[in-house]
Amino acid sequence: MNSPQIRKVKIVCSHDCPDACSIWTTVIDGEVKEFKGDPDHPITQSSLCGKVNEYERVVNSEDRLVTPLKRTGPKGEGKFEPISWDEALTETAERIQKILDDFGSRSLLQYYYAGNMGLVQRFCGDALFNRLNATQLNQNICYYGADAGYQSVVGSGYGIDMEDVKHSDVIIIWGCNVVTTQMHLLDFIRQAKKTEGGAELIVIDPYLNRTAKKADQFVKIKPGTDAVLAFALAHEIDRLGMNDQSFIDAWTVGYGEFKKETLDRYPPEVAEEITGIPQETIKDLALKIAKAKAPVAKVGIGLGRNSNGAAGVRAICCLMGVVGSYHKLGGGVLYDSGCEFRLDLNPIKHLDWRTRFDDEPVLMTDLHEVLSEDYNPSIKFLYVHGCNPAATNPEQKRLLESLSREDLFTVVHERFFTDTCNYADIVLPAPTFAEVDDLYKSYGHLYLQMSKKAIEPRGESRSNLDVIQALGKKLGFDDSWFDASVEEIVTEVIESTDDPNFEHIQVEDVLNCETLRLNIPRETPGFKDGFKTRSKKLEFVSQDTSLFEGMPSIPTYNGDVFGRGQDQYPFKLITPPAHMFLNSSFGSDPKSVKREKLEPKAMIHPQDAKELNINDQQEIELYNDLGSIEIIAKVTEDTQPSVIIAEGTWWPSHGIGKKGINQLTSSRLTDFGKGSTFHDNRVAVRAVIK
Ligand SMILES: Nc1nc2c(c(=O)[nH]1)N[C@H]1C(S)=C(S)[C@@H](COP(=O)(O)OP(=O)(O)OC[C@H]3O[C@@H](n4cnc5c(=O)[nH]c(N)nc54)[C@H](O)[C@@H]3O)O[C@H]1N2
Ligand SMILES: Nc1nc2c(c(=O)[nH]1)N[C@H]1C(S)=C(S)[C@@H](COP(=O)(O)OP(=O)(O)OC[C@H]3O[C@@H](n4cnc5c(=O)[nH]c(N)nc54)[C@H](O)[C@@H]3O)O[C@H]1N2
Ligand code: SF4
Ligand SMILES: [Mo]
Repeated sequence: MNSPQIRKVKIVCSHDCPDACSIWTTVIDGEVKEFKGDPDHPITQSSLCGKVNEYERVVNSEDRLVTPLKRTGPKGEGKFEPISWDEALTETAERIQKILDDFGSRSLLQYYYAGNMGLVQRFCGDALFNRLNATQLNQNICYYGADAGYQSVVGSGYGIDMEDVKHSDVIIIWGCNVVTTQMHLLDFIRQAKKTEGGAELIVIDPYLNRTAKKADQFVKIKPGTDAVLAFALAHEIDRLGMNDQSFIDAWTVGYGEFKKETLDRYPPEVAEEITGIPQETIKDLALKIAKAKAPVAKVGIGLGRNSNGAAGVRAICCLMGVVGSYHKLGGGVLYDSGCEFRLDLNPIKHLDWRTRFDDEPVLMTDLHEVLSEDYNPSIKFLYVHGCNPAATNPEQKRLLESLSREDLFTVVHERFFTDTCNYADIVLPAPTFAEVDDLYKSYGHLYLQMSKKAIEPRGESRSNLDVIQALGKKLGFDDSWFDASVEEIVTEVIESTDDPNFEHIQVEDVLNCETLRLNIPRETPGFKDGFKTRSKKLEFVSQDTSLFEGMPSIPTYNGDVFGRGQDQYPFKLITPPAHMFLNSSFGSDPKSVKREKLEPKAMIHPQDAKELNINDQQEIELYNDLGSIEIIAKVTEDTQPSVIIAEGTWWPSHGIGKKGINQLTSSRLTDFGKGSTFHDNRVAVRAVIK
C-alpha cells in the first residue's frame, strides 16, 4: 500500500471579514483535511474563528454544487437538472447576445459583492461586463454610511493600526460587535488590558452583544442617537476645559463654530433625554476620555446602518479630535484599513474597456426595484456571484417577486444552492478559497497576501475568473486577458500600482505568498503628518460639502428620522450579524446552524413581553408595511424596551414560512453617503396564537 501524500499549503480566508486570516491547510491525497491559523501572521496568530475552524467540512460538504444546473420548474420552486458546462455557457452567451441585439447593453446587469474577497475573483466580472457596457452597480450595501461619516471629518486614510490598540488606555467599542465580526482585534485589546494600569474597555451599543459581555463598562444607548452622545461628551470635556487646545489650533478647522452651533445645544441633561443614558454616566465617561493618555474609539460599520448613521460616525470622529487622540500612539478612531490598499485594479476590472458612461450606476439596495417590471431600462439578464441577495438584500418580498420575472434570465454562480439559486435559470458551481489562486488585501489590518490553491476545484466547479473568461470567449472576445492566469493578472496589478504604500513590495514576494506589510511605519499614529481631507486638517466643519450629497456643513443630529409618523410600528428592529454565520454564508452549514441554536430568534425586553403576553420561546409575528415574519421570541434584558434584536441573516428558506428578516428591512439610505440602513427599522409585534 502506498503511504499517503501529505502537503501543507498556506492560503488566505476569502470571507467578507476584516481579519483576512492566513491559514495552513493540510492536504492528504488531494483532499483538504485541516485548517490551522498561521502562527507567523501578525494578526491571525494561530487562531481562526469558529466558522473557519474545521473548514474542511465546508470544502468537502456533500451539499457543494458540483455541476452546472438548468431550471426545469417555475422560478422559486427549486427544480433543476444537471447540464454540461458547454451547454450552460453556450446558452448564457446566446442569451446575452440576443438581449444585446433586442434591448441593448443597459439590459444586462452583473450583481455581486464580497462573498469572495480575493481581488481577482471578486472583480474579474467587471472586465467582461465593462466590455459589454452593461448597467453598472453602485456597491452601497455595506459600509457607505459609516465611511461617509468618517471621511467627512478625517478623509480617506487609516486612523490607527489595529496592532497599536495595545498602546491605548481607554478603548471604546462603539457600535461594533468585535468578538463576532473582527475577533483578532481582541488580542490587541487583551494586551492593552495587561499593561500596567490596564486599559479600560467600554462598549456602547443598544444591546448587550457578545463584546459588551466582556466590557468593563457597557453603555446601553437608544439606537440612532450616537451623535448626541458624542456631542454631549465633547460638550462636557469642553466645559471642564479638558479639550486639547494645542491640537485643535494646529490640526483642525471649525472648532469654534462646531462648539457654538452644535456642542452648546447638547449638554448631558439634554443628551440623557435623547440617548437614554443617565447624565452622570455621560459626565463620568467624558472625564475618562479626557483623562486618558490615548483613548481610541473602534467604530463599527454597523453603527452607520442607521438613518443617522453617517452623522453618528462623524460626531465620534469629531469627539476624538476634541481630545487630540489622533496624535497619541494607541489613540484615534479605528475604522477601516482598506483605503490604504490603493492598488491599480484596472488589470482586473478593465474600466478602460467601457465606452458608455452615460447613466448612473444602480444601487445594490435598490435591486428589488431595478429588477421590477416597470423599471427603465428593463433588466433582462442578471449575473449573480459572490452574494446571496434573496437572503441579504432589503425589501425581500418585492425582491423575490422581481426575481421571479419570467422575462429575466438569471445566472447564479455559487458554492452552495442558496435561496438565490431558486430564482436562477442557470446555476454554475464555484470553488471555495482552498481551490483558487488570488490576491488579498484586508479592511482590518495592513498586510497583503497571495493565496494559491491547496487542491483542484471540487467536482466540475470553476473559479469566477475561469467562468468569466470562458463566457467572454463564447461571446467572441479574443484579448489576451481572456486567457490570462491569476498570477499574470496579479503581476500586472503589482507592477502597475504606483503608490508609496507598495513601494517596497516585489512581485516575486507576492507570488511566493509572503505576508507583506504595507509600507506604513509601525507604532506611528495614522494622521501624524496631517489628515487626509483636502484641507489636510480635521474638519469639525466640513470645508467641502459637495463630497457627499445631503451632508450638512456642520455636524448635526436630525432626530428619529425614520421613526417619525410610524407610531403604528412602535418597535425598533436591529438586525446585526450572527456569530457563526458570515452574512448568509454558513447558513446551510450544520455546525454553524447548531451553534446558532437551530433557528432565527428575536430578542424582546421582558417589559414589552409582559405587556404583549409573550413568553420566552413563543412564536411571535413581526410586521410592518414591507412584510411580516414569524420568529421565536427570546425574552431577555440584553435588549432594551421598544428595541427588537434579530441576529443573523438566515436564509429565508430556513425561517418559519420561508421568510427572512429582510422582509422587514427597507432600502432607505443613510443621512449621507448612500449607505444601507439594516439596523434602522420599525415593526409592530404580536404573539402568534396557535
Ligand atoms: N461572524 C461574523 N463576522 C462578520 C460578519 C458576519 O455576518 N458574521 N459580517 C462581516 C461584514 S460584511 C461586516 S460589514 C462587518 C460588520 O461588523 P460590525 O461593524 O460589527 O457591524 P454590525 O455587526 O452590523 O453591528 C455592530 C453593532 O452595532 C450595533 N448597532 C446597531 N445600531 C446601532 C446604533 O444606532 N448605535 C450603536 N452604538 N450601535 C448600534 C449593533 O447592535 C451591533 O452590536 O462584520 C463582518 N464580520
Ligand atoms: N438584515 C441584514 N441584512 C444584511 C446585513 C445585516 O447586518 N442585516 N449586512 C449586510 C452586509 S454588511 C453585507 S456586506 C451584505 C452581504 O451579503 P452577501 O454579499 O449576499 O454575502 P453572503 O451572504 O456572505 O453571500 C456570499 C455568497 O458568495 C458565495 N461565494 C463565496 N465565494 C465565492 C466565489 O469564489 N465565487 C462565487 N461565485 N461565489 C462565491 C458564497 O457561497 C455565498 O453564498 O449583507 C447585507 N445584508
Ligand atoms: S472569517 Fe474572519 S476570522 Fe474567520 S478565518 Fe476568515 S478572516 Fe479569519
Ligand atoms: Mo458588510
